[in-house]
Formats: sequence, structure tokens, C-alpha cells
Amino acid sequence: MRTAHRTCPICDAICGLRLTVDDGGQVTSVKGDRDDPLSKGYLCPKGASLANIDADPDRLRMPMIREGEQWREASWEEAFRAVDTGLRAVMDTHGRDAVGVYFGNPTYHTMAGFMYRQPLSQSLGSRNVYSAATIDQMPKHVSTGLMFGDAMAFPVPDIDRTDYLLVLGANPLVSNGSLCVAPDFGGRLKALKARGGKLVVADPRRTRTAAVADEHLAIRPGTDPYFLLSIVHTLLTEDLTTIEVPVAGLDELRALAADFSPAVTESITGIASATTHRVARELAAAPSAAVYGRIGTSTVEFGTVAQWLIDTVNILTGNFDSPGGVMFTRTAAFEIFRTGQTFAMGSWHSRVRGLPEILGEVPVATLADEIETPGEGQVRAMIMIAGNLVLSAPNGPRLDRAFADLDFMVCVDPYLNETTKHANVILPPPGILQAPHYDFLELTVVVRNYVRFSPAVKPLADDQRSEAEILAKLTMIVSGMGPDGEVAGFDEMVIGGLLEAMTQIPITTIAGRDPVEVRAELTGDTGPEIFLDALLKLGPYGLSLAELKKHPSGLDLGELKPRFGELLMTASGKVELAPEPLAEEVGRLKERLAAEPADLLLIGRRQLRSNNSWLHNVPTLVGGSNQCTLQVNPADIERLGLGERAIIKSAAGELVVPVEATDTIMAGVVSLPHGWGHTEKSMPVALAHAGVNANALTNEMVIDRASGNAVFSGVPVTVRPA
Ligand SMILES: Nc1nc2c(c(=O)[nH]1)N[C@H]1C(S)=C(S)[C@@H](COP(=O)(O)OP(=O)(O)OC[C@H]3O[C@@H](n4cnc5c(=O)[nH]c(N)nc54)[C@H](O)[C@@H]3O)O[C@H]1N2
Ligand SMILES: Nc1nc2c(c(=O)[nH]1)N[C@H]1C(S)=C(S)[C@@H](COP(=O)(O)OP(=O)(O)OC[C@H]3O[C@@H](n4cnc5c(=O)[nH]c(N)nc54)[C@H](O)[C@@H]3O)O[C@H]1N2
Ligand code: SF4
Ligand SMILES: [Mo]
Repeated sequence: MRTAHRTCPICDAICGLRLTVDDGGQVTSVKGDRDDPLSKGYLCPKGASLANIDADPDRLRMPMIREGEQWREASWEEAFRAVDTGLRAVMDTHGRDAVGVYFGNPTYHTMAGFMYRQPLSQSLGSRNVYSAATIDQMPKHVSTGLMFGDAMAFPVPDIDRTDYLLVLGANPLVSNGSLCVAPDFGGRLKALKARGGKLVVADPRRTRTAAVADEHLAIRPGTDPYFLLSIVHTLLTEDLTTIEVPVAGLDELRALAADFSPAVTESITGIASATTHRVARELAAAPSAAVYGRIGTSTVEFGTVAQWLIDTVNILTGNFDSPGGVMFTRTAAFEIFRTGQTFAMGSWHSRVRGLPEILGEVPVATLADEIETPGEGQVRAMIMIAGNLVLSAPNGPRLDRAFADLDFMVCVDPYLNETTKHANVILPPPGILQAPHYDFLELTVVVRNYVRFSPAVKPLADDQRSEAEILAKLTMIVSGMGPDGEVAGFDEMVIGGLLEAMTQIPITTIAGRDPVEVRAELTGDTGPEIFLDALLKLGPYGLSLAELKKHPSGLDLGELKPRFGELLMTASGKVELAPEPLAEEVGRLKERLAAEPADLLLIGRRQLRSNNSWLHNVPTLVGGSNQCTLQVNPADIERLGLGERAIIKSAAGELVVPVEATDTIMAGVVSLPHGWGHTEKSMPVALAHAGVNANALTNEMVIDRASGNAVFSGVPVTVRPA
């Protein structure tokens, strides 16, 4: 028996876990790690099921090759050769743009995903790069890019010190927080209230988070920009601002907000004018306050406008880059993604719909167009890494049909599921506990400066390949190096490239040194570990992998401190309060003031024992409260004459769904969770709890114009008895 320390890789809370492993290598218990200075022993039911998730007998162990309808296991050598042949045939005949790549949600949590994303995309040289960003947080990248000049400068609400927290479109008691790493978010909100602070939640549902709040504002879906414009209007007309950072565009902002007084927006948002006025005054008067918005303000039609206004309110009220407001984490690994250049977008445009490139990628909402529309640059092959877009993308069923028409598809995924069933080759990564873990990205948005590394809990078997090795091979294949090259040598090339670049940047700790000499000082058992050691040594705390290994429960690096000055990258040297593309969007919002509101709007919901599309094959995580039901307010049930089942219809599709009556959802709004709609007998537990695919209703043709982001919330629907 031994104890292993492990960061849970499933959601954004990155809880520290403590596992008991028996002599046979089986994990016999999973507990929260009380010595972790950030999570302090907290874990949720998903973390508690980590051993079951890892040991799911339906996970693929060996590469799979499909011949017609038949799947068979293959050796790694054969599988990589098949990938090389399949991808090369497409690239040689149709060019590089004909191969698309998608990086799914779990790639944000794996070391391999972080290390290999750039090398793989760059070696592929295709314009068809996609990721979960455009079905999630792309609006935040664009708004911070336009306002601060840095698309990665995400402000984090300082929830442990704030006196007033306004939450819009997030349900951290269930999601455990997102783009705000704060394990035991619920406990932290309790502490906020215990110290006399106030919590206000704006959400069309009375969620668990709304239920513990001092005030719940039932807001109509998609209308947060109106609410926020009214708050800005109040702050500016009542002279309630205390701006503490250099800003440009204040007069333009004033003009933009002028038409959106609380009295004008109240019939749109459903929030009384007096309430909006009061919330604005409270935000301004509180000793410290933070506005925090997530998915419900992001995957909507004016998602970028909402993100911009959230930060604008934080700036106007003097709660930006200061304790108790929103702040910026100083992470331990050198921030290689900060380019040092002012944010720009649109280096190229997507072929069919002409949507601009942002951060080197184009929107998932147009992937089906790119596959289906003939012509030069048509996508004919896909590399799918950790994504199940048939269930996760807007109008997933259209992608289901599009994927079936591809010439070739390779998936890196542990399951044969609704998306990977279209692959010609599936390359399964090993179990979660067989990889070392370091959260490069999550650690940049923590509510305290903190760091933790977990070595692999279990070794790889001879016939397994690490995810890093799989991604390295794919990179080598698209580079034209063939399927048989040596991975260790390739890792060295990537690390060498990093060191070469870093020795040439004057501000780094290794400026002017010989990269070969620096490399000789690095340690680590795998490519990603050596890569991490390099970034830690280059980082602001001068840490190293060896040092982190001495602290298996993690290290607290102190409370957040002001650091915005070093992040601001705009050409003006000021925060842009009225960026031109967003001012245009405000014009569209104004036109819509007069529009007839839809009768019923669909929103989603997350569930505690689920994580997007992929935990439903674990018996301890399905059933019970995780039901794929349509939540409907009793008034709508009566008005529409609904019984146990209903037919829900949108511009994109139609579903038959079980109806759940609940007054936790506001009238005029219905909610269906995403990630369900399982169809594959290779995942029998998930199939037995199939549910329906909410993304059969979401419409890929409606996007957030400023960012190309998908719209999952506020979808107009009709519902009738089945
Ligand atoms: N248990 C669990 N945890 C997860 C996940 C999961 O699937 N399950 N997924 C992970 C991922 S990928 C992410 S990105 C994060 C997301 O983290 P959160 O953003 O906290 O996720 P949700 O629980 O979907 O919360 C969104 C809330 O927005 C509300 N909402 C919908 N439309 C609107 C609107 O127009 N305005 C406002 N104000 N509210 C609206 C919804 O009712 C919902 O309560 O969660 C992560 N954590
Ligand atoms: N209607 C609606 N749709 C949504 C959302 C919504 O709120 N409403 N939320 C959106 C959001 S925020 C997100 S982030 C996306 C997520 O959408 P996706 O990027 O598709 O991610 P998941 O649905 O989590 O699917 C993860 C896939 O990765 C596989 N996987 C799990 N672990 C690993 C691993 O370690 N390595 C590899 N290679 N594969 C692994 C799983 O088997 C699964 O196939 O969904 C979006 N879709
Ligand atoms: S909240 Fe749950 S799923 Fe998320 S990191 Fe913690 S234990 Fe894992
Ligand atoms: Mo997400």
C-alpha cells in the first residue's frame, strides 16, 4: 500500500487528491488532500470517482482501425503507418488546408496537450485549426485582446477578499468554477457571506449558486449586455466612477451607454429598473466588488460585448487589479503564450463564411461548412484530439453527417463514441493516472498564486503510448518525417526550439546563454516534464521540477498582487473602453430593442456528476439527479398543455424530451443539459442512460459576431405535447 498525490484533471477546480494504491497497483481510495494549500481537502463526486473513471473497462487500450463497419485492434506501428498513409494522401492531393485539427476540452488539462498544440498546428500548416475555445471562452479572449491588447490576460475575481460578488451566467456550486480556479467555491462563497459580504447572482434559473445568494436576479437569456450597459449608464450618469488604470474611450463609452438607461432595458432583461440602479450603486459603494461572468454570458449572441462590459464595470468602479476586485494571477511557469505583441485578429478568414482567424484558429461553428462545401481548401481529413463534437458543437447532427463523408479521420481518444466512430484510426491515450500532471493553463487563473505537480501514479505498460508520444508522432507525421521516427529526439527538438527562442529574449533568465548548456541542466522523466522544468526555471519564482516534487501537495505562492502594468499591451498604452468592433455590436443591440421577443428560449445546464460529454459511462456518475430532462416552469407547462413528454423544435432540429416541472426556471425559458444523446454500444453504460443531444437544437449559423463563438444559450424554440 502506498499514498499517491494527484491533481484531479477533470474540471477547472484542479483539486489536490490523495490516492491509496495497493501492491497490485489498484487505487483503493480517493480522498481530498487536506495538505493542499488551495483545495484543502475538497473534492467533488467526480474526483471521488477518479479511480472508476480510470478503470472503466470500456476505455480503449489498443489502437483501433476501422475497415468499413468493422473495428479491429492494431499495433501502434500499424496504426501510425495507417495515419501517415491516410493524412499524406489527403495533403499530397489537396494541400494542407484539407486537413483540419480540433483540440478538445481535455487538451486544456493535459501536459501533452499544452506542449504539443503549437508544434502540431504549426507543422500541419493548415488554416483549419479549431478548438473548444470557440464553443466556450473565445469572447473573453477577444474582449481582453481588444481592451488590454493581450488576449490571454484574463482577470480573476478575488473571491476570497471581495466584499461584493456579482455573478452572471455561472453556476460554480455545480461547475466548481471556471476561468476562476477556486476549489470549494461554495465554501468560499459562504466565507464571503460570513465576513459580511454580499452575493448577487443573475441567472434565468434559480441555480444552487443563486439559491445561496443574497439576491437572485432572474434575467432573460442573452440580455446580460443590456443589463450591463444599464449599469455602466448609471455609473456614468450618477458620477459613481473611480477609475484607477489609464483608460481611453471614456466619452465614446458614455455615448454608447446613453441609450440604455435601466428604464429602457427593464422590459428586455426582466430586471426592474430600480434593481439595476441599486446594483450599480452597490457595486460602486462596496469597499471592494467583483463582477464575474461565465458560460451563460459567453456562449450567447453578444458574448464578447458581455465580457467587455463585465471588465468595464470592474474598471469603472475601481475594482480592477486591486484586492477584492478582479486581479491577475502570477503563475509559476513562464507564460510562453504572451506574445509581447498587441492583439490582432483576422490574419486569414475561413473559406466558406469568411469568419476571421483569432489566436490562430477559426470557429467550430463553421467546421461543417468547411467539410461539406466543395472547392480548393475543402476539409477532407480531420485530426480530432479529445473532442466529441457530435455532442458538443452547435448542430452536432450536421457534423455527424459531415464527418461520415471525410476521406480520413484520426482521433486521439480513450473511447469509441459518437464522434470517434467516424475515425479510420483511434489512438487511445493511457489512463488518467498514468500521465504526469501539471495544469499549465488553469494555473494562470487561480484565486491565489499556487503551483502543484503530480507525477504519474501508475507506469505505462509496454504496449501503451503516452499521450505526449502520440501527439509527438502525429506532429512528426504531418511534418513529413514519417511514422517511424524516434519520439525522444523529437521532444528534444521542441524543447531545444523553446530554449533557443528564450535565450534570445533579453528579459528571460537565460538570455544570451547557450541553449545546449541550459538543456543539460534540465531534468524530468518525459518530454513534457523536461519542458515544464524549463518553463519553471524561466518563470517568476525560479522554481524547478525537482523543487515541486518536494512538495507533492502543492505550494502556496501568496495572495494575488497587482500586476496589470506588465500585461497591458495596447498601442495606446491605455485600456480601450470603447473598442470599435464592440461599439458596432452595441449598434446592433440598439436595433434589437424594438424586436418582438421570442416566446420560449432554450438554455443549458451543467450537472454535478457529469462533465460535458464524457463521464456517462461510469456507473457511479449516471442516474439519480443526472437526468437529461427539459426543465419547464409550471406556468409554461399549463400554458402549453404539456404532459410527461414534449416535442421541442428549433431552427436547427427537433427532439422528443421528458418534461420536468420546476419553478427554479423562469417562465419563458426551458433548460436541457448538454453532452447527452449517446448512441454507441461500445459505451454500454452511457447508452443505457442515453438522453438526447441538446446540440441537435442549437444553430451553427447563429454566432457571436465579434468572436465567432457558438451560441448555446437563448435559442428560440417551440415546445408542444408529444
Ligand atoms: N459538473 C460539471 N462541471 C463542469 C462542467 C460540466 O459539464 N459539469 N463543464 C466544465 C466546463 S467545460 C466549463 S466551460 C465550466 C462552465 O462553468 P459555468 O459557467 O459555471 O457553467 P454552468 O453551470 O453551465 O453555468 C452557466 C449558467 O448560466 C446560466 N445562463 C444561461 N444563459 C444565461 C444568460 O443568458 N444570462 C445569464 N446571466 N445566465 C445564463 C445557466 O442557467 C447556468 O446556470 O464548467 C466546467 N465544470
Ligand atoms: N449545448 C451546449 N453545448 C456545449 C456547451 C454548453 O454549455 N451547451 N459547453 C461547451 C463547452 S464550454 C465545452 S468546453 C465543450 C466541450 O466539448 P469537447 O471539446 O468535445 O469536450 P468533451 O465533451 O468534454 O469531450 C471530451 C472528449 O475527450 C475524450 N477524453 C477524455 N479524457 C481525455 C484525455 O486525457 N485525452 C484525450 N485525448 N481524450 C480524452 C473523451 O472521451 C471525449 O471524447 O462543449 C461545449 N458544448
Ligand atoms: S471539483 Fe471535482 S472534478 Fe473538479 S477538480 Fe475538484 S474533484 Fe475534480
Ligand atoms: Mo468549457
